[in-house]
Amino acid sequence: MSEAHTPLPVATEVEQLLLRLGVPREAHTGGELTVRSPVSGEVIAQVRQTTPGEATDTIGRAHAAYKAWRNVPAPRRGELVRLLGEELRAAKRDLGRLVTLEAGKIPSEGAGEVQEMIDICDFAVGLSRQLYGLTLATERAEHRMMETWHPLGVCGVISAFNFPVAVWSWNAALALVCGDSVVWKPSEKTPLTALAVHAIAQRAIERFGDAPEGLLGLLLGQRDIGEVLVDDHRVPILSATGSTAMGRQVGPKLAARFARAILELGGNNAAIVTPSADLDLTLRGIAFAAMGTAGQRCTTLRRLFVHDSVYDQLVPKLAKVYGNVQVGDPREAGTLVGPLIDRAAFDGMQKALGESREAGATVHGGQRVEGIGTNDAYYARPALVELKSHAGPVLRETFAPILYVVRYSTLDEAIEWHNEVGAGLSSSIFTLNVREAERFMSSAGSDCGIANVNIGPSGAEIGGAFGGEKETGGGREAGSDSWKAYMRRATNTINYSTALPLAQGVTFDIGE
Ligand code: UN1
Repeated sequence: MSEAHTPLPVATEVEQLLLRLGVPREAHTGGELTVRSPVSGEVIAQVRQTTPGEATDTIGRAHAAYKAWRNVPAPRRGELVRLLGEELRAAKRDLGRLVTLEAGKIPSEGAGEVQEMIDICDFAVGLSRQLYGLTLATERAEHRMMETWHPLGVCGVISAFNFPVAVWSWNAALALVCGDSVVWKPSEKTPLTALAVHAIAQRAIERFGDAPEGLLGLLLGQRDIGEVLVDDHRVPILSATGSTAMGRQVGPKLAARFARAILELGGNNAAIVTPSADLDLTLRGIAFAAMGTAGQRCTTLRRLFVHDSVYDQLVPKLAKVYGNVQVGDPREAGTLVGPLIDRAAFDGMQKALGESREAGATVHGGQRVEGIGTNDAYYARPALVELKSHAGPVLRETFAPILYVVRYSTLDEAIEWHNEVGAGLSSSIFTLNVREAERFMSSAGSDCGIANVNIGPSGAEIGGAFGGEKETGGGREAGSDSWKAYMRRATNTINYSTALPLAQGVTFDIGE
């Protein structure tokens, strides 16, 4: 192998990237939080953790910043987000590469994640001139009624390792144009990409000139630091991405203090393949949705319902693709499936596969791929699991590349199974039959927040609202009118008459 093709040791490359991205050395050396790259299993940084006291101070500064920021005209706030988008464009290559090294994504997915950040910035810039309310008909003469939207306060963001930077940007870009400040607690598994994003955002803030100090805060550490954010009454809105178990802890705490929660929790996403499906397209759609990001997207395809009449055509082909797909170091050309994030992810995968075998399933793949990086790097072949019935581990989300396949004979039955699980994030149908497609997207079809036709359930663009129902938590982020969650709505009624007519015809004559 020529030297040009030998990748640098991960730790060396990470250090160079952090330097170029503007992260000070002391932020990632000598600290208590050990960061390993899933690519090689090596320790790549020792990050200094935020103390609970520092977290409270950061929230305090963000609260003060919000009080100033809310008075800045929204289009001017949009200018900061425009600059952030420019800085992200300039840093796309390096930040994308850092996502690869810290989260294990293949380069095109690492870059794609940064593109998702750029896209939401562009969206938010336009939005900064469109934070409009309605003018409403009033029942009283010479009155006007309207609704106006106002900044809400500090927006907390708790994000997961699998989209270590994009999820912050969905929230931050909207929150900033809406007049909120932002305090972010990234996953303890991916603090380096968060430090890099903060350095990038700092450059946008410097170019902007007069943003209030403390507008963007960063808290690094474990769960206890996230809890500071959850419990602080100065944080009226919090977006939390992670497991349903995490949401069950966070949701009630926010509800108890009447804070707004945007919960983006588990997904157990399915696709239905009907008799008329274009099987070549379906095969490609399934492959990306089920194996992409090594099965570690919230939107990953985990359950596949295949009609009897096409099962024997599709599933053997799929098994072949699973057998051939290149699993390995994401830095190597041709790799489509990179590492799992850590040992716990690998163990969870093996547990689900063991349970499936016990239930009589046929399991293709799923074994550990040895010999890449150190013993602390966990690579596994993606697993295709042919089930006899829709029961067992298929009913829960296992955050790993496992695709369960079940045969069905009527669409009713497939939709029933489809909706049988706790989560309700994303879903798909592969069909050329308009009746089946419309049925799937109708009120009696998929019960998810996202329902696609002839596209897998993952890889949504930012223009639509992102999120799901049931145990997925009900939150919506990114496009459409998701911005409304980040603002306070006021209904204003103005009387420009000389009389005082009361609503509902009420009279209250004080006899003057
Ligand atoms: C997530 O997995 O937390 O739709 C987010 C997708 C991406 C976002 C996934 N745009 O797959």
